[in-house]
Amino acid sequence: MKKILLTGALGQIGSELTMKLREVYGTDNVIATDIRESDSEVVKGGPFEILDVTDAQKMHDLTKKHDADTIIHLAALLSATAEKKPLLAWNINMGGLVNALETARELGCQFFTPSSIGAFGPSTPKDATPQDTIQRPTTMYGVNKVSGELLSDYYYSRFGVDTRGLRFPGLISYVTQPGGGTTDYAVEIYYEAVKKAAYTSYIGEGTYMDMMYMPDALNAVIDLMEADPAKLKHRNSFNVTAMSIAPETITEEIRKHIPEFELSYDVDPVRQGIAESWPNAIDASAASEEWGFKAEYDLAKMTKDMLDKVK
Ligand code: AKB
Repeated sequence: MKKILLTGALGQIGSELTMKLREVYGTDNVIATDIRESDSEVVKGGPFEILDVTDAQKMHDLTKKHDADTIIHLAALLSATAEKKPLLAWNINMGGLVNALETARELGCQFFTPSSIGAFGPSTPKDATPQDTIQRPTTMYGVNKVSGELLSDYYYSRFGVDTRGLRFPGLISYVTQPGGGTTDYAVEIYYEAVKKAAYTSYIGEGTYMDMMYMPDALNAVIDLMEADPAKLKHRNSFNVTAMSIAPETITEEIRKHIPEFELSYDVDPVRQGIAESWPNAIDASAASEEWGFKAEYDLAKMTKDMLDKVK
């Protein structure tokens, strides 16, 4: 049985992944940490500790105190925030990652951290983006993600740390809203559809990006962490995706449930620029071949579930 310590447990992924891991591995075997407290189930329903990921000693001490054998490092600034505060992003995203990898090395832990479609850039092939391809991102977030992939590979090959990772697309969920990402519009649109039957998109028409529903993302993390290492040719990080969509394609699907739904545009040049530097649609065949990745939710199934749950 694993004993898992998560950082950034109150964020968009962490707040759902913590609860799912507690279901699978038992409440006492999942130690949630974050820089702040809250009244949520993550804090009240199981082991929780305050942790600033830039504090290397505390990260080591907490992992040791709870006898964790697995670290899931999620704490990070997302793309749009990182573009506003690049130095802070470097310090948190890279400083936190190095501390987490060092703790994993010192204490012999298995290790997971997410990369992102943000690890690609304008010179990457835009469609059917391969697993192994050009990665020259033009954002601070992308620089952090590529560096993180390389560093995680280095800790595996140099020190034998069992590092694994996924390149997540935009993640859509009804539990915790994301903050500071470029793909956040694809979550906001469902909330506004239910509230006002209207949404003004900061991402322009015809801008396609990969997305995935949160239940598929949670399963992907667990499946990769449980995968037979002998079958893994890649480790950091696998392309995963469930759909490639633009604001107008989500709108078409929402209108099947809310026919009066209106979409308008007020494009934000910063987030639009980031989106245009990312692929339209990545190829997840390496994840399927090496550890059986398969997404259950397509746009139609996700839209129905999102609207039901948000209502
Ligand atoms: C973001 O938009 O920054 C994230 C991501 C795709 O990594 N959702």
